[in-house]
Amino acid sequence: MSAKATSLSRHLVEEGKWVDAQLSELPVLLRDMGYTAKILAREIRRAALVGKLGLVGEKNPSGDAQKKLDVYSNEVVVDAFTDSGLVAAIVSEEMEELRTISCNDAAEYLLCVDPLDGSSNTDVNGAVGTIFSFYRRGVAGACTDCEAELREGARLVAAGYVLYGPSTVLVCSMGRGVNGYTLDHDVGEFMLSQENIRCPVSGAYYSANLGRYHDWDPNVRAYADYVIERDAASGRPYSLRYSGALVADVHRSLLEGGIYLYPADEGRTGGKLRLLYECLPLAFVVEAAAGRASSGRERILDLRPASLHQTSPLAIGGVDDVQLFERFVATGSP
Ligand code: AFP
Repeated sequence: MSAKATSLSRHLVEEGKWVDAQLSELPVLLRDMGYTAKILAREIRRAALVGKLGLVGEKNPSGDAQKKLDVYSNEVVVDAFTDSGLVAAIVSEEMEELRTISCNDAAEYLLCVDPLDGSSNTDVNGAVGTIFSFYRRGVAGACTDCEAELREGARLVAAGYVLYGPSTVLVCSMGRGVNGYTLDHDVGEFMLSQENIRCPVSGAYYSANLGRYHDWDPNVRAYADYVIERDAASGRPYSLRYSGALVADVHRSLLEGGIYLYPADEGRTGGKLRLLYECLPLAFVVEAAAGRASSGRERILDLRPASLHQTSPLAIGGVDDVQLFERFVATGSP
């Protein structure tokens, strides 16, 4: 690595020059998320050696069995942002209620987080992730109106994810462009590795749990049938890539185009993925990179969560791929 390589901290200072003066603490929050990710990366790497694999025996608010690493990751995130003094409250996949952290005037932000996305992969050494977003509060002090503020889309001011794969990558955006940083374990820093990521309008891959095919709406099934038809002119058939970790599959779509889908189905009429800490943050990142995120009928960033753990169908990736999916949802054909 060249001595000229740019660290996350340094790059955030540069990027921070472009954000609104009111948002001057955003680079600090993203730096703190980088620090949190380093702790989690270390613990995920050695989980099998320190007794952190397997189930806790409890369910989270969405009814999923909690893994030890889910609980640990949640504690690390909550502790890190409790210490920051900048966050008023946290919404997490692993906590039923919004957790109030601080009612100080300096605590101007709300954090929504899925501390460990794809936790079914932990025990098989598969990719996992962390998904996060920051909302800027309108009112300082008491947190009585925090849930209402999370329904104001314009308050979503930064978002990103961390992918713990063969390397640990943090991808984030403060609204203007999207950058990727790779953790250099020797230096102990995230280093800028993908500057100004642009999502290709289409790609050669689709990601979906085809085990649910027979539970999907016929129009969604028609789309899945269409992408695997042979048609060289339109780049079909698409290849299937599905890892069980949203972050890993969306990362592929962001860098290479294509689409990730988790549609509604007979058992989950509102979809599976949670709006506040899965769909909205990833939609913010992908759209900042010129991609698209949709429920199939509406733009994800226009949706307003009625409750903390509300779900939505999700289609996310290249603009052309997602718009094609939306046409199928509406009409059953391209
Ligand atoms: P969690 O581990 O945070 O609950 O996330 C898993 C996930 O929401 C997402 O990462 C996957 O893409 C999706 O669920 C996998 O769901 P299926 O097992 O139903 O395909």
